[in-house]
Amino acid sequence: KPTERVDVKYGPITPKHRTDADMEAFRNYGLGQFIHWGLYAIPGNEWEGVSARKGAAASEWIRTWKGPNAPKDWTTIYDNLYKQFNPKSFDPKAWAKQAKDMGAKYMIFTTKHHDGFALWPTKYSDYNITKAPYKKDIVKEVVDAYNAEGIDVYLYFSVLEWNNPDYFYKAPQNEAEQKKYDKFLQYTKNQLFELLDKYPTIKGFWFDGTWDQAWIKSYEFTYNLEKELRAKHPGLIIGSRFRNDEHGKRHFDSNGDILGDYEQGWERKLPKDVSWLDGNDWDAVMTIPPNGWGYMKDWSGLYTKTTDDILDMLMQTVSMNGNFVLNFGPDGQGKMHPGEDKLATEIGDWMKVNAEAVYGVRHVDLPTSKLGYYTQKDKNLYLTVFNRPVNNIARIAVPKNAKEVPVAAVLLANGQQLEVKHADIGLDLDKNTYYDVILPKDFQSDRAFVIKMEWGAP
Ligand code: FHN
Repeated sequence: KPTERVDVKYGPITPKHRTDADMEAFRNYGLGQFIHWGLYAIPGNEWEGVSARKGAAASEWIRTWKGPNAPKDWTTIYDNLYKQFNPKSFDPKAWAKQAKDMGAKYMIFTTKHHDGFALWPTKYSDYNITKAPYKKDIVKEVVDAYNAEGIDVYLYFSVLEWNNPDYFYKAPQNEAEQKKYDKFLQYTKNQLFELLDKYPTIKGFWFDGTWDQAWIKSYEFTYNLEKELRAKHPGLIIGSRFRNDEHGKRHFDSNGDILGDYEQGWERKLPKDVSWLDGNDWDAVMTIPPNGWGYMKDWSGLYTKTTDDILDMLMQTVSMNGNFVLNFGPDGQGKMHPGEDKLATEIGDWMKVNAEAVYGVRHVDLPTSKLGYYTQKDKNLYLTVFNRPVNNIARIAVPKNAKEVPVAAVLLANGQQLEVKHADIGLDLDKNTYYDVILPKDFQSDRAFVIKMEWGAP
């Protein structure tokens, strides 16, 4: 964080560490689901057998497909896809059940991505679901289905709208342009208020597409808009991607203070440690294939993350006070990719046994373990082991002056009590001492497993 504080008029609106119930619920989620669904799901990153993999930045960016393979007048074809959007397999209750079984506690849903097509019957744009054969309010169906499963819903909203004539990338250069952009800003505000009116049970927004200069220069408007949204929906949770301060600083203002209630910068990457954290809340959003959030028909030749990869990222995230959000991209008929179904099942099987090491936990201030990740909740300390030691000894480094040390341990997988003994091996004489948790040789696990430890006076 900068040492010299500077004057910031359009800085944070909410305190850095909100303690209200909604924010407490946010920091306890642990695992979430992202769903990117929209017109881009119809092509699925290809068109008439031709892959857009090299022609577009990502599957949900396929409208921007350029290059020799791009179909002629592709943008027009894309902008007319809504005329065929009629997902016959769309079953939001099934999606919600799958998410529940996977162990997701919240879900972020794309109401409108950069192509501007609204999945709800907005009265502020004709480019919306009522004009598609499907007609019905997809956002409502999804919100209701997930809420019915006890899963909180956050609405993804893209400010960027590629096909909106009033959208500006660069800051407006004259009065006429400013007038047009002001119309766009008002349109954006209208849609956000409309979403809060129509879906009052949502817990927050996940904003995106806020990186262009015109929006960045509109810091007074966005500051006031955030205030108005919060006034309209008490407890609303807004991430750090929504706006910037008057110096153009995004995510964190010019004094390094977070602009919003949670940091949204961890997209397809994870922090390596907590040195950046500064007590902030955050989420990490992750795709299963490489960069593609919308449906991709063809995963061949791509590294798609395994269940073990995802569990490792999940535990790395929650061990540093974050929420891990796994992205699903249903196809144009509303079906999840078979690879997503498989992962959801396997993650869910693991969570059924080990979720107490994930939900409502916090970072543990102990020397990091070579075996996996620590999480703690109240008096319980968990070590999720990904790297099983060949000697079956899970060695726990404890600061020499610690008031409490591990006194008992149990395997979450089978409830087996484990021997715990002091191993004063003097590895780093003046800093830590060590306690060994002995793993039974006959205990086998084909996935990460959790040691739950009880602490007490040495
Ligand atoms: O451009 C978008 C992208 O399509 C996707 O929605 C991701 C999800 O976090 N956000 C933006 C890229 O940062």
